[in-house]
Amino acid sequence: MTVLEEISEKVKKGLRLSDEEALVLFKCDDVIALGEMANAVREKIHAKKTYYIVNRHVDYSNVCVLSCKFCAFARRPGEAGAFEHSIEEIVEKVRGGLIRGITEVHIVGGFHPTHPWEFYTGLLKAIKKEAPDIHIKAYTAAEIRYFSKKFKMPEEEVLGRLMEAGLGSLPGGGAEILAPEVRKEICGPKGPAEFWLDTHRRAHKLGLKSNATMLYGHIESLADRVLHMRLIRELQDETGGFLSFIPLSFNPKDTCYEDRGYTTGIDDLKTLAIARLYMDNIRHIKAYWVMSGPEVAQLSQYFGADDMHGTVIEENITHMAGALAPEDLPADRLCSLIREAGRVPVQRDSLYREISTSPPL
Ligand code: V47
Repeated sequence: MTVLEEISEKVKKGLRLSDEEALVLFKCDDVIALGEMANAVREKIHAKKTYYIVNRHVDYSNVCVLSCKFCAFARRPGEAGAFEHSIEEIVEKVRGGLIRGITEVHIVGGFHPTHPWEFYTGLLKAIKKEAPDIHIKAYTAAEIRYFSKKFKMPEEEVLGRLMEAGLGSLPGGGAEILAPEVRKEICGPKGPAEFWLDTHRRAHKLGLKSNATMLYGHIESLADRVLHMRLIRELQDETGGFLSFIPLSFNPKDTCYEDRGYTTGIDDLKTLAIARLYMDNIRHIKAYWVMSGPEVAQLSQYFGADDMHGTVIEENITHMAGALAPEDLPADRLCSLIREAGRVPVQRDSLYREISTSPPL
């Protein structure tokens, strides 16, 4: 039996893959065999369904006290390209989203030097006042830790008070790469992997669900990707609080790693497939079309992914780094991409409850 056949036997029996096996898969050229394996697992759990959400992203500001090397979004106060939105402006953006039927708003921003604590709670309250039923997925674990230091509150208190103000779940950003050496190099000031993991652990203990991302395609090795996934798989064993895992393909423009170029379709599909096979305790593997492009996201439905994320409407983080994808995919377009792949589009809410199995044609 070849190593690939051995891995395939393990997958069929539902046995957990080791780090070494994940690495073998990364190095394997038989992308079709890999896709078949990941697709079999995906179809066993989700059959032909592909999930998506009608949502809107809002970045409250890109002003940031850090300068991470992979990031083209952050600006110093007053620097060209810096922006910050008031609570009223953000509520207006949400209002525009409601006309499109959004059920979720996804809110993140830089480590802003001067916003008071009341901005972060006030923003959630103002959105809930405008749209009481909307789910607010906001503030990455990195931001939560920043708030805790800046406002001198334990993270549990930060999370608790944000929940009282309307926080529904945490997005998966800020994880970047958890492997220590690369993390230090690309985003040292964000602190070690444990910070990000501990914040999610605390959130899960308080009953908040969250997502986990992995930024790949910059200077990390394949072993770094596997280590990243292992740390998240271990935390998921402990808490069960991650709803989805989202590999994010690096977009290089105006970052310190411009010379790396864009990731390839094969790398994107393999990474998603390995995520499906290795992350056996995370139910949803998300293909984020903004970073990979809608074309790869569409194909990824045969490489382990069961979720196409959402309509997004406005996106800055990746577009400031040269994203080639559009900023907005209307729900009917998402559905046609899904249908064209022979899958059944299912509109979901933020916690993966089904809203509609007959979304727009
Ligand atoms: O944390 C930053 C990444 C993340 C670049 O939870 C970049 O449902 C590519 O986390 N090229 C933010 N990526 C986005 C994010 C996310 C997106 C969609 C859904 C969810 C969710 C979360 O974007 C950052 C960072 O890892 N990022 N710069 C770049 N140049």
